[in-house]
Amino acid sequence: MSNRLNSTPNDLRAFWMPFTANRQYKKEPRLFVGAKDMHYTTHDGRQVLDGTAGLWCVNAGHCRPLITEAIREQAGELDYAPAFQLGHPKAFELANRLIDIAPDNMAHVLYTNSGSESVETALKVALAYQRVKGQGSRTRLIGRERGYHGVNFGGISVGGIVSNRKMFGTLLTGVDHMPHTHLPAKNAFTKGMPEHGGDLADELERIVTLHDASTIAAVIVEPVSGSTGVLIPPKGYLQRLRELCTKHGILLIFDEVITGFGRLGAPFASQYFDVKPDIMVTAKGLTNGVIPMGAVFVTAEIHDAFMQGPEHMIEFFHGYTYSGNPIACAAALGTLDTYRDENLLTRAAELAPYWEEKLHSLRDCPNVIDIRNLGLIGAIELKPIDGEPTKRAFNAFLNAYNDGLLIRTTGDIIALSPPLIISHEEIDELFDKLRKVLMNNI
Ligand code: PXG
Ligand code: PLP
Repeated sequence: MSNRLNSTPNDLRAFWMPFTANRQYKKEPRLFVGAKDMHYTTHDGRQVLDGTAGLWCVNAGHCRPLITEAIREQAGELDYAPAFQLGHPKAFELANRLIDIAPDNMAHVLYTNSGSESVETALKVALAYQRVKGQGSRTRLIGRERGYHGVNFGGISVGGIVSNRKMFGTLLTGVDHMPHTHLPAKNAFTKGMPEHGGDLADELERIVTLHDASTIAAVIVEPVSGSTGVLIPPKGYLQRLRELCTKHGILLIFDEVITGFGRLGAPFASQYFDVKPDIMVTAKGLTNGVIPMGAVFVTAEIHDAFMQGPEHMIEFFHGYTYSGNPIACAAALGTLDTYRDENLLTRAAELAPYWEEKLHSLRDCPNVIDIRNLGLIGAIELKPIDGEPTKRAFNAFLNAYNDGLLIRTTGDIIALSPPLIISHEEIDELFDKLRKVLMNNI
């Protein structure tokens, strides 16, 4: 009770913040109070250049008028419509617009409210699909070491980041993992896709030999691993994975939560790499991060397999209260309009060579042990401080923030993924600021 009486609007205690060093943060809070295009405004009135598109989601930049207006209008017109057995026009319009820009084998869309929910939805579609096809023995799911697929139980089970898994018991059963593809001894400082490691896709063959294909439902991978510190797929790797999945009747799921909506210079990584998955997981850039929403894309073959039995029966027992929420759909439509009007889904392809050159120019900075890039993604791996892993990169994050630049760090890796509207001058500013931070004895 006394706690409540003492609470004030500036009291930071009650909110247990996600993926945050809560005690450090609350001693030295960092708040954003505004944002426009490429910049945030801090609570102490400073401008911070957004080098990360928020958390890889604000692909069109901040507070874009078409998105803001779409939300405003929708909130006054139709706030909520029940998601089950009822609909509203924008949910259908959006699904069609999404299929228009998706890889050409994608035919249907299921809505969620986050990347994590999209992952759960995709895994459940895969398991149920195998069952409706009469292949109910295919229950295993295969992920990959260092993979990130959100924080729910399915996602952390197929994911491969130990700190996200180790506290949470036995997770889903029947999950196996392929090895990650990070080979710094051979591939350090590669520009674009690494030469070495494509053959690691053959590890799937080893797993198939161990369990038998008849027990495996699906393989899930990020085309480019983001959260774990940016791992670019080696040449030939994704193609080989596709071949093996097809050969063994295993569904291939691409988790495009980060790579979707223009990050690599094509609408989706599937198009960039010319590899077609059976299921595609998205979120983040779908609404420019403005309203929580995700979408799972599936082929006609998968969808049609469920469309049997009496017509009054529900075909797939899954969905969320907020699946296709009207305001989220309006935000997504405003986002797609913005991407279309400004050619943002392909702009990263134009910027990539300049981005790559500026990023790799940091190679001579102290403690830099690798630099990696693809599209408008960059990563700088730092040598950990002896006995204090993650501290060097966290110091870089704090110093950059104080110097007016937002970067993101995982372990001792700095990840960069600016909004796709970034100008050449802003790319210069970003790397000038980062050089200063790296030279400054962190
Ligand atoms: N899959 C992938 C590939 C992701 O990158 C998720 C699923 C989960 O999405 P939600 O919306 O549930 O968070 C993600 C999310 C970072 C960072 O800094 C990355 C994510 C989220 C927050 C921070 O690397 N990825
Ligand atoms: N918990 C309870 C008690 C519920 O009634 C519901 C939905 O009706 C949920 C959880 C799931 O919520 P959501 O549909 O928002 O994921």
